[in-house]
Amino acid sequence: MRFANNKILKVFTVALFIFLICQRVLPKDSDIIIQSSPKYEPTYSMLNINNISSWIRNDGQSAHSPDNNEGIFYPRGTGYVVYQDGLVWGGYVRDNHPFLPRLRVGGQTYRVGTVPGRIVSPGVPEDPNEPHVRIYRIRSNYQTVSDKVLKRDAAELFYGGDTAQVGQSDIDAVRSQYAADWYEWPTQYGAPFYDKNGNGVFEPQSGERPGLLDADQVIWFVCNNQDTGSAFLFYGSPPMGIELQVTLWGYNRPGNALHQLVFKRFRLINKSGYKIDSMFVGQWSDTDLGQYTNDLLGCDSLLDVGYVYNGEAQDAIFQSFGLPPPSFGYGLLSGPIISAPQDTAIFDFQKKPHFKNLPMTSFWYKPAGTPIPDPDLGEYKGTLQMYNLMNGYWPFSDTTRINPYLHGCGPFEGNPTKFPVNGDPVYGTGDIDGAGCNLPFGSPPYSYIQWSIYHAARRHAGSGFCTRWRNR
Ligand SMILES: [Ca+2]
Ligand SMILES: [Ca+2]
Ligand SMILES: [Ca+2]
Repeated sequence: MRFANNKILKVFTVALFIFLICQRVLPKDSDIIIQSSPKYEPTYSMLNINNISSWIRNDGQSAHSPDNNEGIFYPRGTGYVVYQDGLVWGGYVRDNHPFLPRLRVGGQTYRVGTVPGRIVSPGVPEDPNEPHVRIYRIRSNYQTVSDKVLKRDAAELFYGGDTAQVGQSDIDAVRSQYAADWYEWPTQYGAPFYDKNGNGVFEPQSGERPGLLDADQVIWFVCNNQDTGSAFLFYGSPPMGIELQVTLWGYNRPGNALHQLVFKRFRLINKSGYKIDSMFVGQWSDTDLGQYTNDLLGCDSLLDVGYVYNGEAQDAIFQSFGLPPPSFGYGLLSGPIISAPQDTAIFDFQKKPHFKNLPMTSFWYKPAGTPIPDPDLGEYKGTLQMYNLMNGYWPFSDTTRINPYLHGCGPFEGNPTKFPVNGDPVYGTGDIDGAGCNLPFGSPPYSYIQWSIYHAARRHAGSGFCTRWRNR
C-alpha cells in the first residue's frame, strides 16, 4: 500500500480514565474587552473543566507543570497521578537521502522533540514566534461562568492552586483569554468547530461555533517535528516532517462518568514530501500515582487500556488529602484506520465503511528497580531502542535483535508476549505487576515507569504486523 500524495493523516482518540478507589452578569460578546495579561502565558494551558486538571504546552510537552513537576492531578486539587506524558512515533522516511538514516522517531517523552506551529510546505515550518502560534483554550460558557469558578481556574494557572492569592485582575485575565481564544479560534489550521452546513468552512455569521461533541472545555494547538535541533535532542533522529495537531476536551458533568475523564485527539500529518512506512504511534507516560515508589502497572489488551494503580492500600500523598489512592489509565478509543472491506471504522467521530480501527498492538512498562534500560536521549541509538520498544521488544539498539517480554506470572509465565502484566490485579489472576517473576514494587532504585500503545503501519520485515495507514 502506498501513501497517496505523500501525505498521511491519522486521527486517533485517547481517553484518560481515572477511577477513584475509594455570579456576576456579563456583557454581550461585543462588550468584552480582550486584553492580554502579563500573568497569562498562552504557551501553557490547563484542561481543568471537571475532576481532572492537566497541564499542556504548545510545543507538545504534556502533563508536566511549568515548574517542571507532575502535571496531572486527580481528583482536581489533590494529588498528582502523572509526572509527564507524550506521544511518540517512529517509522521509515523514504527520502533517499544519502547520509541520513531512514528509521526515525519523533514526539515527546522526557524531552520534547516537537516545536510549536504548523509545517507550511515540505521541510518548512512556521515561525514559532508568530503571534498566532500559541495554545488556544475555550469553554462554551465563558461569558456566563461565575467569577468563583474562574477563580479556581486562575489559581491553578497562576498560583499552584492557591485561591487565596487570586485577585480580580487574575479572574479578568482568565475570562479575557477565553474570549480571545473564542474569537481567534484557529479553524483555518484545523481547530474543531460545529460545521452546521457541512461545507468545511467556519461561518460564525451563520451561527457556527468553536468546539466539538458538546464539550465544555476544549484546548487546541499544533506542533511539528521539523526542527532539527529538538528532533536530534529527542532520540538522535533527523526530523520526520510530521505536523501534530492536538485537541483536548472535557465535560463538566458532576455525577456522570464523563466528569472523571478527559479526551485527546491526535492528528498526525506527514508533510515531509516523502513516504513514511512501518510506522508506530505510542502513548507514553511516566505515571506517578502520588508517592511513586509503590506504583504498579497493568494493561488490558481487550479494552486497549494501560493503567497505574497503587501497590498499597494507602499512599502518603493522597492520605494527606484524606483520600485513598486512585488509579489512572489511558484508553485507546479510536485508533488509526486501515482498509477492511467487511468492516466499519470510526474516523473523526463518523462511521467509515470498509475500514477498521487499529487496536493497541503492544504494551510496555518499566517497573521500579528493573534492569530494562531506557532509550538514550540525544543519541541515534535511542531511536533504535525506542523503535524496538514500539514493536513490543526490549529496547536494544539493534532492531534485528528481537527480544520479547515474558509474562512474569500466571498460566503463561515465561511465555513471550506483547502485553505483559495483562492479568487482573483485583482478582489476582494472570500476569500481575509486582508478583511472580515480576519485580516487587519498591525495589531500589525507584525508577520511573512508562507504558505505551503502538501501531504498526505497513508490512515490515520482522515486525509481524501487516497494517496500513489511511491514504489521504
Ligand atoms: Ca460551515
Ligand atoms: Ca503511589
Ligand atoms: Ca513514575
